[in-house]
Amino acid sequence: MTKGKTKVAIVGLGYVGFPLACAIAKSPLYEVVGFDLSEEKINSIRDRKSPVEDEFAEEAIKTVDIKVSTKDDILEGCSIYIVAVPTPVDENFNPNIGIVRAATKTICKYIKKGAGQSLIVESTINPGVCEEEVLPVMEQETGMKGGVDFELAHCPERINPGDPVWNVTNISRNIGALTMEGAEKLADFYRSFLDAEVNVMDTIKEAEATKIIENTFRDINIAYVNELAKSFDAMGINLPNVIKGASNKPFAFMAHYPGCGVGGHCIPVDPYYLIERAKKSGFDHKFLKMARETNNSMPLYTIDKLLRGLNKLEKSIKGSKIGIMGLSFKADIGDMRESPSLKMIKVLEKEYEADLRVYDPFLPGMSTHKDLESFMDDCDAVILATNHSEFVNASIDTWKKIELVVDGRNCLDKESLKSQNILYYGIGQK
Ligand code: SAJ
Repeated sequence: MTKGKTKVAIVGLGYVGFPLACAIAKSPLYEVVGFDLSEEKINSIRDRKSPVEDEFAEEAIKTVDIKVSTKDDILEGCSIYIVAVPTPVDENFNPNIGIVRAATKTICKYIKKGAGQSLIVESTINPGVCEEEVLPVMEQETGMKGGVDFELAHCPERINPGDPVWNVTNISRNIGALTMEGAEKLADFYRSFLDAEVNVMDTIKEAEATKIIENTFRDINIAYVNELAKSFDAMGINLPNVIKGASNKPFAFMAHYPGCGVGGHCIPVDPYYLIERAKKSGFDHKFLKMARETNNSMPLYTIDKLLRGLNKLEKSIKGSKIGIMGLSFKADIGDMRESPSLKMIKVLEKEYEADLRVYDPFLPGMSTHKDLESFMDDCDAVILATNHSEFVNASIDTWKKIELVVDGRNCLDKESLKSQNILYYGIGQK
């Protein structure tokens, strides 16, 4: 322990934990240690290279000191432990907090009677997990009492991968703990290194619920416009234009956009946390489940557009060179988690035996071609799945070999493509 400094440990050094560790380490008040099971991450950090794509962290790691290890003895003697590990769902969309539980058990080896230590969970979890899953593990492992011998809190992460404006230092936070005194003390901890509001919630469940509703709000609104896309396609109304029109209402309208699907580690996953936990309390979230079904239907809806387009050209999928533009779930980053592209590739290969090419500038190792030009020259028809800037800004000449495009993100210049006799389909527009 460095004299006078409070020792803080981050468990999980991914896109949430590592920027957080950097932000805390920039403060002279703290000595920061990091624990992660990934040798690759640990070695990268020791080489002063961020293990994640994050502008703030990539810069901070050049100067901050963070001792990191794959061995948990580095966690000895900390006052605050922050858990920032993945909380995935399984193939049946059941939430899996096994990694959170394992991280908690590891930390408990270092919780000492009378040390007044705190454990803060930042990973996204459903309401109740802290008190119903994490707390029992801590009390069992330590033989101590939560809220008395140690504090347990939840401060949901809000990292937005690839966001050039909002990063770990300036995004406002919410925190709830077993005791109000604990919540206030830990809120002051966050305030000491953040340049953002830190709001104390009355209970730990309220803190868990805020993150879940933030992302569920997004999922249902995306489902709303995806359903509109299907309806407006049937009615021949251009939905992107209608959304643009509705967006000039100065209040009470928040635009969302239809597309080939909803990917990422947050939006398509978090609603299942709430659905499953509410079920245990006897409530069935029909609306949330319908929204998930709508969003999960968009990859197939996009493939249907490809089939219609090929049919119009009197071609079939078999015998056509089909390209998938973009593997990442989001523009201008290389992250394939829950990506709609993967769902479309699986169906096109398995059910249609499609002769596929894929290209993503942020995932060269997963691409069949080394650049956009050679990829496009080798395709007859393409589905644009990710609105990467390279695709949006590609010159019209890049498209010279293409006969059909399904614009899964409504991001292309439709009129310019049509002027080249390319058959164009969007999502919610023709
Ligand atoms: N998407 C649509 N239509 C939309 C918005 C998104 O189809 O109108 C799709 C995207 O293409 C993507 C998926 O949904 O496949 C998720 O997109 P996202 O922009 O929500 O990206 P994420 O997963 O990085 O979401 C994060 C979340 N941040 C945190 O959980 C801390 C989310 O709460 C943010 O609202 C979101 O970033 C953001 O605003 O960028």
